[in-house]
Amino acid sequence: MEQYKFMTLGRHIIEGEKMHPEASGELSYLLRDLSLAAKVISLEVNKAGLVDILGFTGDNNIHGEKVKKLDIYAHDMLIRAMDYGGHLCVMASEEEEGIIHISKKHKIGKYVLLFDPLDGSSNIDANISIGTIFSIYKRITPENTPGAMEDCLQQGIKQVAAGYVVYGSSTIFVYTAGQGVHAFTLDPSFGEFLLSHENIQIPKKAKIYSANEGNYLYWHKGLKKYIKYLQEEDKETGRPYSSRYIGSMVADIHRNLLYGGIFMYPADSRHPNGKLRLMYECNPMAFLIESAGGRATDGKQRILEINPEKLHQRVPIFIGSEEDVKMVEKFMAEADVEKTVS
Ligand code: P6P
Repeated sequence: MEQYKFMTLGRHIIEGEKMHPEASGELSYLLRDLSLAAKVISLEVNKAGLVDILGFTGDNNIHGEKVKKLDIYAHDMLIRAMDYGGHLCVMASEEEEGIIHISKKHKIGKYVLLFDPLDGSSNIDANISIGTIFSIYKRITPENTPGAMEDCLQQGIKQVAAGYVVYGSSTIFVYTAGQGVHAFTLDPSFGEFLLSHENIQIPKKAKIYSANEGNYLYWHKGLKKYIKYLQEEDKETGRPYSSRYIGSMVADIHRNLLYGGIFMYPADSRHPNGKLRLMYECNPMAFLIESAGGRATDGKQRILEINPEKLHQRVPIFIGSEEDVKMVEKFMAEADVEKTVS
């Protein structure tokens, strides 16, 4: 790994803010508070194996999925770390049905935070990498009033910052505030996130595809043809591709961000909208990957241009290296034409 200057996340955020004199500094404080929550969550995630932390709570979350204690811990930790700073007017979480109001005893700010506190949590017991995903907007309702659902249901193109924390062999904080994508690796010996990858650009084309092929039977005909195309041998186009699927969106996308590749969670005949959530999984990842020179669509439309209707709505997603995403869109469009003329 390239030897970087001794740049902490905090310094990087402040230097990034200097490029925007009009910036109030509130966004910098928000990102700093997020990084604090990430350090604390990382501590708990890395205690894996302690019975009192792992294992099911026996409860279900609002989607009827079994909740792991760490899910709740991460959700609660993020709310505690973020609500008193005076920078937010409202929050929303995968773990909460409705919006999360800022406590009356705290100042109301001008930003909105949506998050998936611990994505991939079904992998916790197997010690597979999991992550926190966050998305930040400016509020659109009047200042100094409680935030509202409409502040949360904004198109992804309106995000002012987005990113994720991947809790793996290292804890890495990856974010963009619109000026490039940067990654910081936590040095647990003194609890600082240090710059490890600056201005990340995702390769335009690569040799990795990432999808749960257990759903192949139920996929769009054009997608099936695309997967078979990737598996053919053709040296000129770098085929066959390698299949890499961790089953943890943050980990799969982090690998593709660095190495290139395409991650797909498509619709299928059983789940017409796919599985992943627009507001706190697909939109932040799409903002980040587009900022790194990649592409993110639902197979037809840019993820960032989807008009949100519900806080927890699901969308199909094809995200990663630009040429690879365009290729799968081409296969599916051609199959749709064949279907209409047949
Ligand atoms: P499947 C994890 O549960 C998650 O929400 C994402 O992190 C991941 O990409 C996806 O679901 C995996 O879903 O159906 O392949 O197990």
